[in-house]
Amino acid sequence: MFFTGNKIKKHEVIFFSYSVKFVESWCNILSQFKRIRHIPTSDKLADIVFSKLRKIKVEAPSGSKKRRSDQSFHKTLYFRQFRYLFPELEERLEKIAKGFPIIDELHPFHIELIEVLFGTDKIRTALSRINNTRKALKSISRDVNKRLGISETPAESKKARAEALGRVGSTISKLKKPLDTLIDAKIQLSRVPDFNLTQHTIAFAGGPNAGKSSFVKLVSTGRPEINAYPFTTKELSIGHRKRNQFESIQLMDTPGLLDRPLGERNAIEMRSILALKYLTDLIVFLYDPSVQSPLSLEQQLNLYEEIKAQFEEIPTICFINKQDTLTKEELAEVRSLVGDYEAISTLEENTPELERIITEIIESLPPKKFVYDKKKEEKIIEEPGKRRLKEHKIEWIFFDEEDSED
Ligand SMILES: Nc1nc2c(ncn2[C@@H]2O[C@H](COP(=O)(O)OP(=O)(O)OP(=O)(O)O)[C@@H](O)[C@H]2O)c(=O)[nH]1
Ligand SMILES: [Mg+2]
Repeated sequence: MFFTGNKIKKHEVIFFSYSVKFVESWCNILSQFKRIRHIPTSDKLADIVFSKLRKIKVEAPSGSKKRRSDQSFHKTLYFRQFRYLFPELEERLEKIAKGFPIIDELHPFHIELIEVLFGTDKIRTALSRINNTRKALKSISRDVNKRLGISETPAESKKARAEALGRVGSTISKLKKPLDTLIDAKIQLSRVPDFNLTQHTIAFAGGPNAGKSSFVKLVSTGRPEINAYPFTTKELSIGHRKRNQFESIQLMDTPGLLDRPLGERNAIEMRSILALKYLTDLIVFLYDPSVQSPLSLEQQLNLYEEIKAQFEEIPTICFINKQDTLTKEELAEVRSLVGDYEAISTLEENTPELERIITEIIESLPPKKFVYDKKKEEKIIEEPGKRRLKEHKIEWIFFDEEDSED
């Protein structure tokens, strides 16, 4: 137990709440990307700093005969402007670079998602370009300070200032690509739901249009978009459902999968695959026997077998959805082809039947008795002409219930 005796000491409370916060924020809830502060485009960054710079003025002391043409006036003004400009840029770039999570410290789901969506190297390059720019700005700052220091006429000072501002401007504009990459990564990765890694996650998977979103919507707090056409769901989303007074389950809606090998899957499908791989405790696979399905039953069977083979350690439950579209004979035929699974309907409302089914699904969840171990083996699969995909071998550390109470 953490607390011993009746009196709880203040430092214990602080430490305890800090540890809870720490564990929640970095280990258990996958939401790092939502916390990244605003990243400006290079144009916006230049706009902000240059417009502030232009507002910096120097007042000649009252009664002074100093005029705007005086050399000391120019020097004072320009030194003051650069004393603002360089630290301001340095601070903004530092915030951007340090505000972005360190890739190697992320959960492997995020690492692999970044690899698939952008390439981790592209993000690393973007971050290192920003850090290098900070160094480049330091050198411009040294140069201009030196030149201003030795300039003897307003014309010389003006020239030094103009050249330095030109160099700063072009340095900022070279940040266009890296900043755009980071903005895109922040936007796309922020759309990943806040998975709580301590909660069970049930993934609804299957071909496009199979009724995955309909199922999640009917039995959880999730409100995914449902449409009569395939490929409606393009992002992962989760809904919650109480298992009991203390426990909540995450029901995950996934984009539809086509019957094709891993190497040919697009970035939308890869979201589903990676979520199955890293975040799922149990897969609910839906067959769609209706004529609206873009996949034939044979293709859906292939897809199921591919998923089963790829994630053999994850228990899977299959259902034949849209039973309302089938006659008894047709259902028997479907069963003879794909397997003798329960037939359901997720069309309109949550029926007592669907409630029974989701309760049974939740009851069949394996106990969540593993923690993720960062030490992982990696191998790179190289397929000619295909995007590189990192395969992480996850090691789960099993521990007994008794150990967990310590
Ligand atoms: N007849 C019938 N239609 C259903 C049933 N369940 C869902 N649908 C319909 O099937 C269509 C697709 O449903 P979705 O829930 O969006 O399917 P999905 O698997 O999430 O589709 P994607 O996100 O595109 O992969 C919608 O028009 C639903 O109303 C059902 O049990 N019977
Ligand atoms: Mg959907």
